[in-house]
Amino acid sequence: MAGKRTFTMIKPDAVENGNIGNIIQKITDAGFGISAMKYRQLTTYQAKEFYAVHAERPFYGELVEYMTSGPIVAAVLEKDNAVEDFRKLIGATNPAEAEEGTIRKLYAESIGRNAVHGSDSDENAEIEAKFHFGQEEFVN
Ligand code: IDP
Ligand code: MG
Repeated sequence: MAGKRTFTMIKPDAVENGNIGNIIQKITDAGFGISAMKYRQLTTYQAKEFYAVHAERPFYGELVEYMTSGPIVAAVLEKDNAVEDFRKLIGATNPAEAEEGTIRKLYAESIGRNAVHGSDSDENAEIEAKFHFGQEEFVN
């Protein structure tokens, strides 16, 4: 059964470009509730850890540098079928391929600086939420 929770980050490009408010509005308009939210800047160690699955990819160094270049907003979102519905709302990784009206189509700069993160599975949503929010009550 599809889970009710996903994890997102508003990435440094979107924060820098003043799009925190616009993106949160899109998220809540789409029917997601916000169970936790945090404004923070990742350390290099944290960004490497979060994206460890991509360690062998050629863009890993660039990704870690970008994700530590400024503050992000991390959040846990709730909705039925959260992971899949949120991936639809954000659109393709490359904004040039993202559908009209998606968050990445509207706000991403490029395939690397693409405005938002969205978990790709229920399992990863839980891992990623714990990474940013630890054992806080809502995670359990
Ligand atoms: P996703 O964020 O849509 O799930 P992933 O393939 O999991 O995409 O990649 C994680 C992140 O790595 C992307 O959101 C993007 O910021 C960055 N990234 C992915 N592919 C490239 C690339 O070809 N060049 C530079 N950065 C990339
Ligand atoms: Mg991914």
